[in-house]
Formats: sequence, structure tokens, C-alpha cells
Amino acid sequence: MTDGTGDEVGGESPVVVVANRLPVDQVTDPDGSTRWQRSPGGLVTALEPFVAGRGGAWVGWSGSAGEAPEPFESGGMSLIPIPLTEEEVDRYYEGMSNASLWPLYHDVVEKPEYHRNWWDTYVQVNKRFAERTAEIAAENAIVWVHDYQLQLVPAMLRQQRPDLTIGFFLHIPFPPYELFTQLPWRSAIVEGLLGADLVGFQRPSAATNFVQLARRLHDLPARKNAVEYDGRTVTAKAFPISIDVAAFDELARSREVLARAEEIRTELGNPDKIILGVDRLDYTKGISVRLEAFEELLEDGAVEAPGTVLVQVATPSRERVEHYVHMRETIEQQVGHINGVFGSIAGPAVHYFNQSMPREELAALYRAADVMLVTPYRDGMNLVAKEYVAARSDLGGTLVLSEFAGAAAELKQAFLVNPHDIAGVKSQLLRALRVDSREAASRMRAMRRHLAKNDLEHWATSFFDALKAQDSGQPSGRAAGRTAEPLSDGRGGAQG
Ligand code: GDG
Repeated sequence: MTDGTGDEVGGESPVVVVANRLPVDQVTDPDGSTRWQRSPGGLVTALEPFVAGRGGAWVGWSGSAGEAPEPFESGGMSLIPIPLTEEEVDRYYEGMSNASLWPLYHDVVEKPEYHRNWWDTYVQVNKRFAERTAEIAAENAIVWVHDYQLQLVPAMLRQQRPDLTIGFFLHIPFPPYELFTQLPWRSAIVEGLLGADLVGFQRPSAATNFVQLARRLHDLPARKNAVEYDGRTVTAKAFPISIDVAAFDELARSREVLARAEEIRTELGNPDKIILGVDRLDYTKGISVRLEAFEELLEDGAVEAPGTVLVQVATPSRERVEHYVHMRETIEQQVGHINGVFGSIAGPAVHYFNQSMPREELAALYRAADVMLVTPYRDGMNLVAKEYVAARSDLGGTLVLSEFAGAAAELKQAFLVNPHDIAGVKSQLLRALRVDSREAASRMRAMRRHLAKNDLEHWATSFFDALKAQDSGQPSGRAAGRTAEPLSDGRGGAQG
């Protein structure tokens, strides 16, 4: 893999990825033996070429509480497992990460809970990730830290290893000052992120929010895209993530997937229109919004079942977090109600699946669907929207997309909706159901063109290029971090 200059991306420096999860899952074979299997999803595929074969490593949790396995090799990378106890999973992962930060960063769609013992554990676990990374990273390595679970790692790592070049990428939105400042440990998080040379976000507005926070909370000199801190320049910039477009396109064109798409239509009773939703079962994804809009359209008589059906795949997620248990009950009641009133012996109006599907099945669903309905209240990017577009080489199908998904900034030819405005969602859904095929094809073509150029490899390469450029631009950089005192001890107290 090369950058524009023909050099190997990342130069010769080894790359270490630090993420909450390792890129593998432990699976048990029928004979009872266990082995590691590469996790599904594009991120691993995109990062592997940068990490593999050059002394690179991936630091992360294995997914099971208890003792961590010894480091091992996989796909040319050294995988370095970090242990988490049951209590740490409870407090750091399900608590602080998924019941405090996740709702806060998603516009407080649900009320975040703040507990001091969750925070203390978050600090402790971040420290463990930072210490282990400091131990294994080669001299002058490039370290790329991922996501909201590990926001303290950049600063903790810089303290121990000022020779490293540190990048951070946040996969979820970053809230504005007015929301972020309700976090009791707001200063510590901002300081944690300021330990990086480059902080990447999905959207430019998130980068702006971060720079403003650093300026207003810590009184730091800041320009549009950069903060001066501790003798270094910390750059904040948007790098919208994408998918492996070519691979998804190829999968969705395969004979098996096309045949399965036909079969799905037949099994659904050959409806005129199939509307599709695919999400992790998460309250940010606005699954209730689309059920409500669909129900009202059925009530109004604007659509009829089973001529028009909604297929909703809601993949199980975070099932031990209280918000999620409650949300699942609400959604399942809604589905039951719609089917009770509008279903018939011929079939239900909503086909609801609370299960994880193979990638091939998702691709076939994308090919079978006339309208893809993506209505998050807030979403960093939303890869499902991009997968749908990548799957439609036939230029068929239409995309209805929330304005509040990062993807809306790129997929401008979608039928955009405000998920808080049910009347608006209904009318855009109807437009998408009724649009003539020429207009639909022209919208799809434009979105596919954009995606073809902006795929996952482009994302990873842009980030590494920016990180390298940032590193060579640091004045006295590295040495400054060695002696610097952080603004706080990272253990919190509401300050700033
Ligand atoms: C976070 C941010 C950002 C879903 N169900 C199944 C399945 N999936 C796959 C989809 C897609 C992925 O999971 C979901 O990606 P999203 O982007 O929609 O959402 P999050 O999980 O919330 O991800 C998000 C992302 O990070 C990347 O930065 O875009 O904004 O919230 O790829 O296809 N895959 C399979 N079976 C399922 O049932 N195989």
C-alpha cells in the first residue's frame, strides 16, 4: 500500500492500533476446542495492511472477562490482549462507556447516568491500555487509538512515551460545548484527547466542537482546526469513515446473493414494495420513528400491507444495559401492535428480526429492498446507508436517510429526513416509494460515484498521511511531553 509519493504508508514506522476490542473473536468448534476467528467488519481489513508485517500490533480486549490470553500472532499482526474483570466490564464498558458517554455524545437521546465509581474504573482501564501500549510499541512507532472507550489513552501514553506519534479517531459524534460540559469529568477527557497529535472525527462540526471546548474550557490558544497545547500543535479534523466499497459491491453482485434476493421477495409473498431497516438495536438508531411513520401511513391508507411491507433487522446489542432492555420491549410492542392491526393471514406488515444475520443475507436484503430506511436521531456515520448504496450496482432502490447521520453530509442525493418530524418522515418515505425509476437511478448513480472515491482505504490512508504530516510539522514536539504536567490528575472532580 502506498501514499501519493509512492512511499509505504506510515513510512517505516511500525503501527500500533489500540481499540476496545481485538480484531478477533473466540469461537468454540463442535469438538469443544476454541480458536480465534477474525471479527467481521471492514475496520480490520482496512487497518491490517498498515499494521501487518512491520512489527505492528493491535492492543485490545478479547471480549471475555477474566484473565487475558498471552499475546499471539494473527494476520501478520501481534495481538496484545488486555484483561478486564467482570466488575471492570460492568463499570468501564457497560457503565461509563455505554450508559454515560454513549448517550451524552448522541444528543442525550437517553439520559446519561454519571457514577463516580464508573469513572474511576474508566480511568483505571484506560491506564492499563496505555501502559501496555507503552511497553510494546517500538521506538518512534505510530499509535492509532480508537473511540470513546479510550479517550484518556493519548495523554497517558504521551506521558510515558513522548517518542510516539499518536492519532485518535472518534467513531461517534462529538457534542457541542453546551452538552459536553454536563460531564463531571469533562476536563479530564479533553486533556486525554489533547495527548494526541491528530484527533479525527466523522464530521467537521465535531472537530469544531472539540477545538471550541479546548479553547473555552482550558483557555488554550486555538485556530479553526488546531489547538496549541504543551508546546505542540494538536490538529482536529474530519475523516469520514467508509466501507470496503468494492468488496461489498462484488458480494452484492454475486450469483448467490442475487438468487437469494429473488427468493426473499418470493418468501415475503411478492410484495410491490419492500422497505428495509438494518440496525444494531440501539435507541440512537430511531427504529421507533420508522415504525411510527409506517404505522401512520397504513392508518392513512397511503400504503397497504402486505402489498407494502417493512423488514426490520434489529441486531441484538448491549443487552445488559438497562436503556437497551427497555427500548427492546417498546419496539417489540410497537411491532406487535402494527401486525395485530394491519397484518393478515397472508402475512404481517412488519417482519421483525432480533437476530444477527450473515453478511450475505444482509447483502441480499439490500438488493431486494425498494426503500432503505435509515432514521437515526444521531449517528457518527452510519455504514448501513453506505452498504446499501454499494450494493445497488443495478441503480435500483432508494435511500431515506436522517440528516443527523454523518453519512448525510456525503450521500446528498438520498431523501433526507428529520427523524423528529414524523410528518416529514412520512412524506419523504412516500416520495421514495413512488419515485420514478429514472430519478431513483440518477440519485443512486451520484451516490455511488461519491462512494467509489471515498472508500475505507481512502479513509485510513488520509488519516495516516495527516498524522505523518502532523508529526513532521511538530516544532520541539516530542521532548515537551516528557516533562509536562497534565492540567489535572485525570481522576476527575468537576473542574473547568
Ligand atoms: C459506530 C458508529 C459509525 C448490523 N447488523 C448486522 C450487521 N450489521 C453491521 C452493518 C454495519 C455495522 O454492523 C453497523 O454500522 P453502523 O455504522 O450502522 O453503526 P454502529 O455499530 O453504531 O457503529 C457509527 C461506525 O461506528 C463506524 O465508524 O458509522 O456511526 O455508531 O456494517 O452491516 N452485520 C451482520 N449481521 C447483522 O445482523 N453481518
